[in-house]
Amino acid sequence: MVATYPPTCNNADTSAQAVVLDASDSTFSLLYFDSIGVLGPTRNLLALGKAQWTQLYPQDWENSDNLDKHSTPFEVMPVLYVHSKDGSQTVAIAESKTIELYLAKKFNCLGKNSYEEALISAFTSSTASLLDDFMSSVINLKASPEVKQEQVNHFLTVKIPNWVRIHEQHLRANQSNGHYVGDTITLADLRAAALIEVIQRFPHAAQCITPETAPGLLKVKETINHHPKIIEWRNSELFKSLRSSRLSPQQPKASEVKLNDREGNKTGGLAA
Ligand SMILES: N[C@@H](CCC(=O)N[C@@H](CS)C(=O)NCC(=O)O)C(=O)O
Repeated sequence: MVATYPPTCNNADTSAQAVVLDASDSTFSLLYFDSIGVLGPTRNLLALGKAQWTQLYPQDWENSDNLDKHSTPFEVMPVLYVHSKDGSQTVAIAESKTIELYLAKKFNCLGKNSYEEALISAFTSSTASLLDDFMSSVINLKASPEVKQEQVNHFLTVKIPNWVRIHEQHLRANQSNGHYVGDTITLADLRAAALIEVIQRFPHAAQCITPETAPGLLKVKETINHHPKIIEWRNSELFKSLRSSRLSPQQPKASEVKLNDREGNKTGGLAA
């Protein structure tokens, strides 16, 4: 059964989809722009899990027919397509946070027990909330320059320093070992590192994250960046072809990139 979203999606019996999602030999394809965007943690999880995956780009996202948009569950990206090993079945997972949770669980980045999972989810959610808030109250805000500047100042003087202070406390409670929970990379670490990268792109905001103010958070980022599988991913042709945001200049496309096939992604971009 191929997963397509309304009108053909039937959620009365989901056992076949669960088999695909839970299989250890599934492959993946990921529909998104040629940018890092919201997918830093997701692509890092695929790297940590040594997953076999393909990057799919939309064919004409901005065009009026919007065929690619209508091939997705909520008319936005990202979408992760999970393929059975023989390629006969595909299940689509929408929404970036749902994709992260699924992959984090699959690749053992969501803790060793229910308590660790709750902690990791809470740290991840707290960090994601700050980024969501920043996107809606600053980046995507339609307002006068004065109002925007006021919002920026509030982030620089209150919201980011508060996040740093509180998260530093939690990192110290885990022996300042470069992880929020336990001694391995979890989704909480990946999401925090992704937020730090966004903050560091803005010169004024970068001053909120220094070795003095945020030693624990910087150690989380360093620990991720030194992981052999992350180094391998960052050296890949695909990673180097990604822009930090869609406002950055386009890079040459990586050879392994495919176009969305638009039909519940039957091939998942894996067929030639
Ligand atoms: N809640 C969604 C938001 C997805 C979203 O806004 N995606 C943006 C790119 S980051 C998008 O598809 N923009 C193009 C459009 O809306 O046409 C998620 O977290 O996945």
